[in-house]
Amino acid sequence: MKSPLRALLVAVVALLLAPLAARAAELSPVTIEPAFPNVHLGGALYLDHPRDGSDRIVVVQQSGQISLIDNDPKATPRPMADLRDRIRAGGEEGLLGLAFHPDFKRNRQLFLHFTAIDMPRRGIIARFTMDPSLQRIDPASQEILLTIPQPYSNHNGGMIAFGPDGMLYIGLGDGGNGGDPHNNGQNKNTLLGKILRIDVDKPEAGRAYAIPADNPFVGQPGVRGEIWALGLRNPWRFSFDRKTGDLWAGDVGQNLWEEIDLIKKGENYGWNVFEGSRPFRAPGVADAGPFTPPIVDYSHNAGVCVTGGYVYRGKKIPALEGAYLYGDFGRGTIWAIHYEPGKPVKPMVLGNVPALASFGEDRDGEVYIVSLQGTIFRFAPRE
Ligand SMILES: [Ca+2]
Repeated sequence: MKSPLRALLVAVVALLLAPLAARAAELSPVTIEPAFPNVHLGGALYLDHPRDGSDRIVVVQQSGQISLIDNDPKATPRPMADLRDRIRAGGEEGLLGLAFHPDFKRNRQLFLHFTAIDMPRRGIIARFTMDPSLQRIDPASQEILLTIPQPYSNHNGGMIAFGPDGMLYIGLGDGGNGGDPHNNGQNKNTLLGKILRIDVDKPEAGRAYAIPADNPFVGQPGVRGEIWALGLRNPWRFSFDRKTGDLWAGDVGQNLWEEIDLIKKGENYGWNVFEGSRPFRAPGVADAGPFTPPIVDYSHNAGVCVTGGYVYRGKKIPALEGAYLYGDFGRGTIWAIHYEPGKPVKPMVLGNVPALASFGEDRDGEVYIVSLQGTIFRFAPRE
């Protein structure tokens, strides 16, 4: 008797919930469609726009190729750079990040984060210059700013971006393997497991960059002055809200929790003492809490690998104004949150994109979604 009764109960509950689930899906204010149907760039993992006022899109491929696209649905890609001669790509290695100098229109400088092709295993942050017609990167212009020894092939971070303060921010993972075996996230004497902040406009103390005097740990013994925030596991993608300047990051979790963080100067985001908002291991003597919890986290029931996105400041989708958009690489789900400090965060599902490697913004703040399979998607208002 018990089993059929329970089956009936399950069926009734499912029937009652079905319209709710359907309505939740309908609540998405957007549809998602290919932005450039003629563009297929396999291994695409980032999108940006040149800071020169032009309405162009730049797409980065893991292999080390970079393409330019006019921001027009009919556009086809033009090669902007091919740096495969110096980049090892595959797994979590490759050309991982790109950032245009805020004064790009005048100095034609841009910055790349990539995995060196040869051993020892290392990440490189380098400056490049574009030709005067602003069509091609000069491969010979490479100037290495920072070399990051990488103990393992995974958790290299990737994102680099200029803040509203003109400083270059760099996201680095904990060095890899699993569980952060060397406790790099909590060790302020390594750049791994951190978000860094450097000044690329002046060499200093034998380096090709300066450490800003207002970085949080400057002058402390045994501490890297480049560190802006610590306790991160793999901050693959982060962004600055173009209206408020807030720094939002997606920090990829271990086996249980994916998290979104609001990154603030000198704060400790917990890894590997915390994974998301849950304890991961017992704190040790060297762990420099207090720890800042995520704004939102989700379990591996909902996804496996978070891709941080952008606060929407475009014009085409008024319903998303001020919402932070993010997604999951493995499941492809895209969410939006309207964050207000002190209030519960309620993620809204916007849709789905396969192999969701990154988001990116165009000149006008419209947000695009980059699939590692090679297609660029955009949001459209639901009719
Ligand atoms: Ca954390």
